[in-house]
Formats: sequence, structure tokens, C-alpha cells
Amino acid sequence: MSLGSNLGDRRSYLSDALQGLPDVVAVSKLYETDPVGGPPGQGAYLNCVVELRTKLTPRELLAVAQALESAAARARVERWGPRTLDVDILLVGDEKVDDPDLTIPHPRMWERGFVLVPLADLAPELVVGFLDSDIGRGVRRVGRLDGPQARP
Ligand code: X6L
Ligand code: MG
Ligand code: MG
Repeated sequence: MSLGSNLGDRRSYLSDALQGLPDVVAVSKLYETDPVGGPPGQGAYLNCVVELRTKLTPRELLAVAQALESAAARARVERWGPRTLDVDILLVGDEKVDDPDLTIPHPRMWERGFVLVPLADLAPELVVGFLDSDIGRGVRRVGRLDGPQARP
């Protein structure tokens, strides 16, 4: 799962989401990232990637993600606009889902530095061939979220 926030107390929104995710086994480092897409002038994001070891189905994970976004009082103001919390499902094992409201693997994950750089912390083998020399531009490591499961 990918977590992002660029509105309000970004770090708290991510921490709260992390606490609310089930079966977390690893958390990437934390990155401050230039916004990609959306309206001009929106603020930088904090992003990280989280690994779960779970029996939940993709659809159950989507419900979890949406509940966490609701708990962060996420408002949908404009497409790709600033948000308190974004929780996206990147990969679920080797499952494929192609529904109107849910696509797994996440269709645009492979060209986004704010996804691939943190994903490389947890699963470097997955991003081999996608991490080109440009992908890390606008992605700055700023520490990590606290929590017992943080991978050293
Ligand atoms: C052409 C046109 C190329 C659109 C790319 C890419 C649009 C990504 C939207 C695109 C395009 C997005 C985050 C973000 C968003 C985030 C950072 C999106 C949707 N979410 N930027 N922008 N972190 N850094 O979590 O990802 S909005
Ligand atoms: Mg997103
Ligand atoms: Mg999303």
C-alpha cells in the first residue's frame, strides 16, 4: 500500500493510517515529494509504502483504505488536488483486479518516483528496471514514521 498526504499535519495523518492498517510487517522510509499532477501550487507530499502480510482480499483492503481516508476527513475537492490522506493499493501478491473502481496492480505505479523510491526500500527486486536515473528527482528522504514495525 502507498500512503500520501499533503494537507494539514501530514505526518500525523500517515502515522494514524499506519496504526489503522492490519497485519503490517514493514514500513519504508518517509519521503517528502514534489507533487505530480493536479493543480499548480499544491504543497509537497509526504509518502511512504507499507507491506502487509494479510489474508484480506483486494476488495477488503479497498474498504480499509477508504475507511482510513474517511477517518482523515478527506474531502474530494478537485481531481488530483491536495488531500489529508491517500491510501492506494499497489500490489496484492500476484493477484490481478480490473474493475471500474479498483485496478491491481496499480496502473500508474511504475512511473512514479513517490511510489517506486519507497517501494525500493521494501522490495528492491520489484523495481529493478523501473528505477532509472530520473525517477528519484523530487523525492527526498526525511526520516521515518515511528512505530515498532519500521524496518531498520
Ligand atoms: C501526465 C499526466 C503524467 C498526469 C502524470 C501522475 C497525474 C500522477 C496524477 C500524470 C499524473 C498523478 C501524489 C502526487 C498525486 C502523491 C506526490 C497522481 C494523482 N498523489 N504527488 N500526486 N505524491 N508527490 O501521493 O498520483 S495525485
Ligand atoms: Mg494516489
Ligand atoms: Mg488514491
